[in-house]
Amino acid sequence: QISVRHIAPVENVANVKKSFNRHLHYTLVKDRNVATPRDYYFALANTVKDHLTARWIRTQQYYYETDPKRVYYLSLEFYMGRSLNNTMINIGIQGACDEAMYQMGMDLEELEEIEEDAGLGNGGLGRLAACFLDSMATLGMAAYGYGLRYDYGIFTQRMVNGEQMGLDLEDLEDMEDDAGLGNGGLGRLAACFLDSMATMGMPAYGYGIRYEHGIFTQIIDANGEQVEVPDDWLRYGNPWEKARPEYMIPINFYGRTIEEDGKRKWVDCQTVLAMPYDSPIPGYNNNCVNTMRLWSAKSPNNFNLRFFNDGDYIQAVLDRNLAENISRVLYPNDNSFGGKELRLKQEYFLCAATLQDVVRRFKHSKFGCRKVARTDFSRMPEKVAIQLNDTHPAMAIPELMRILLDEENLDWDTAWDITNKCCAYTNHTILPEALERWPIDLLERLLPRHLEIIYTINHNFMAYVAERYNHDQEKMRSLSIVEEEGGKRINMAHLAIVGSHAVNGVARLHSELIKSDLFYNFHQMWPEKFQNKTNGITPRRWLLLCNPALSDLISDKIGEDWIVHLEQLAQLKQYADDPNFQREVMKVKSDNKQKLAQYLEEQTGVKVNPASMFDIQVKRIHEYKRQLLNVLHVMTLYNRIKQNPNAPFVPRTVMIGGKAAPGYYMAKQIIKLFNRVGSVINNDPVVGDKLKIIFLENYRVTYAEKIMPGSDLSEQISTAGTEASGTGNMKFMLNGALTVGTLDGANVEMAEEMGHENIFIFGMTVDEVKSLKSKGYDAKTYYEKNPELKQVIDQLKSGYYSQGNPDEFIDIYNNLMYHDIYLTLADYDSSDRTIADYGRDIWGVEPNFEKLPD
Ligand code: 26R
Repeated sequence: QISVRHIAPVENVANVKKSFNRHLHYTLVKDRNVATPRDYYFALANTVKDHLTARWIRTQQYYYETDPKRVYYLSLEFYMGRSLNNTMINIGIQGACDEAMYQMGMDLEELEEIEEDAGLGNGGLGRLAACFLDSMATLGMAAYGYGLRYDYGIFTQRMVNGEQMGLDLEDLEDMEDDAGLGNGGLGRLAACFLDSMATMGMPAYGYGIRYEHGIFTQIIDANGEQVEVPDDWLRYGNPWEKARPEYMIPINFYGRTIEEDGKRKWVDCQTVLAMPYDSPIPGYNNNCVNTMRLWSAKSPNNFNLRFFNDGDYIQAVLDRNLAENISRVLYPNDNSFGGKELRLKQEYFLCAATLQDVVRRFKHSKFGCRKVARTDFSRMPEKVAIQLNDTHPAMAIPELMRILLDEENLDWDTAWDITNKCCAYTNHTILPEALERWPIDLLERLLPRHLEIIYTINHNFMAYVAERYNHDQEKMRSLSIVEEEGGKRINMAHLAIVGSHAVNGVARLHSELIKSDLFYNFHQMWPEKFQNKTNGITPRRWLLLCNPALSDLISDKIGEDWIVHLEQLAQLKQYADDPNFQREVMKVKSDNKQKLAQYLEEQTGVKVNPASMFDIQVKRIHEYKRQLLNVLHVMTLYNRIKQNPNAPFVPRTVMIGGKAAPGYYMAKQIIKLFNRVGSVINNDPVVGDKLKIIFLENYRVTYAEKIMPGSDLSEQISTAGTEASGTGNMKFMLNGALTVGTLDGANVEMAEEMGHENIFIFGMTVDEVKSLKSKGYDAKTYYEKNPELKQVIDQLKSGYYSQGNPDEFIDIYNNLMYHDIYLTLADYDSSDRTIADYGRDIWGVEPNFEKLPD
């Protein structure tokens, strides 16, 4: 849907058509007889890119001429999603492209669907980096995103045997395999039957078979587990990137350090090349186009040359892969530190390549250099800001020191002053298992010179602490960058704090917790270093792009300023009680839900009632995010329906989506449980249309763009004090969903902003969590106190949701009852209370606690 305000001038449409045809012909070497939809997508993407190029070059020329302070956003993750629509919107050619495609008999939306997501991120931290690039370009800042060009992004999530209930052939064929029916057999026969029946227009008969034979239900029930498929996102090429092999940079690893002429030297290294790939980052309607530069590892041509002398030439060429593996794949762990050597290589590879670029750009900028290059590094902090997206790129600190000391020959104090003034660190999590602590022996082997520098940094820092705190050993131990307990390690957060002039959390509550808990001693010592920068999301992608109907409605009322000045949305308050406006908003929401329902049916085969409440929790699967609390709630609703099938009930479709880290057992169990609960509830005729359970497979940026506009209820239910900020919460809210949430992360500020009467806050506060933990949390007391809770826990244990197999979810049961550090049962009641409030205040439905006879 293109707004009437964006009618495209005829000459633009003609230009797009011309350029499209030229690309189809000369770039893709196809004519319209043989072109595939993907060719059309590429022809369009190239056309759109051409419109960017002049602005991109001019922006960079402008930066060179004016030499503004540059912002370098260093991140191991950039979760960009698709670029086509975003680019068209930001440079204002969406209308022209839509019209041009239409005139040529193509559908723009269909072409957009062909683009692969750039999934170079895990979740919140990676998507935040992507949103920030959009905002920095829109605010006209001379900013650069620096990251890694992984060959494989975040894995594609598939459910074993297509867990969902749809009767599509692919699912059935999968089932056949897993049932071990080999070649032919019952599964194949059934699949053939279904295919024939569908061809003969007899869908009802297909549904009948599932019940009659039972085998389908049974097999579906036996699975519902996540499998990971590699994300080969570059297979067809990436039209947005430009490789720059001419700017390749050497990066060193291993080797040893020596002393020569009173200077430390790093020698006998192994070298890998860093090849930059640049992608344009257009600002919204401001002609500014910034750069995201991603590094790819390239083996040098003399790699392992000594083998050549041994005659093993073939092996030497094959081994070039070893070096190039550095940028092969994104680590899919979110919030759990693995300590793998390859990951440390990735982190250093990014830092070293980026800092060489930063220093080169500083030295060769137009101003400030009288000779060929600028040599006065003391002014570097006026020209360079380096933002570390968590500690993942924290090796930038010792690397900048190494460059300034060993290569630019500055003295320690000057180099340290510059490093400190240039660098700043953002913390994104306080979960202890997510904090990076690299073993000394690994660092010593891989980066011996950096370890020396870190030791010197710590030595100086400890001298400062000793002086300041009168040699208080406990203080020194707790602040040290070098940790001794359980094997010597480098605490990267401590290194990042000591090496930065600013440290920030990502929501007010989180920033307070950093000061009072995680970095308490650092805050005592340097209160002025600590700041809060509450997260935000780009309203371009998360409203204008994903929800055109709501965007148009808003713009009709208050104009288009909100796209760049989101606070303008407050002007809508004047229409809050306007019945016309209310009706229009409701209409947009219900259209969006209709569209989402249709997409879900295509994807999963489950028919959802678009009039039901879409109750959605989408985010990485993690115990602290408490998808389990959501599942317990669903089980409770089911029991209520079963107990009193004729009681009024607001129809609900509960959706959970998210990836589990491949090695995170409990997260995978949670997915499995949700699917099992779903297959029981979805197939129970007593429930009918009232309650449907859907797992949203392969949740990612592109899926979020479809989900947010059609959401009614946003689930933000982490244990208070665990979710640093959350950003999904904001995406739901911007698309008009109501939030049910705990006082955690940015929910706190959202509640203040919208007023507590407009959000369903429940559960313990951070202080209540702390005091409950200190006096000892005992799940059993909650279990015994609440009969409905007792019932669902008993069902979990007895195998009610696993065909009577009591072992299947025993680990979840034990965890909830005996080892749950996220206090799930303690907040169960309260979420119930919230639902009762919904019933009373919105739906006009009283809760019913009557027990029916057995
Ligand atoms: C493997 C390890 C080093 C690792 C730990 C943690 C890798 C990735 C992460 C991701 C964490 C840091 C993350 O994504 N944090 C999220 O950052 C968002 C943006 O600030 C927050 O909104 C969200 O609350 C937080 O969990």
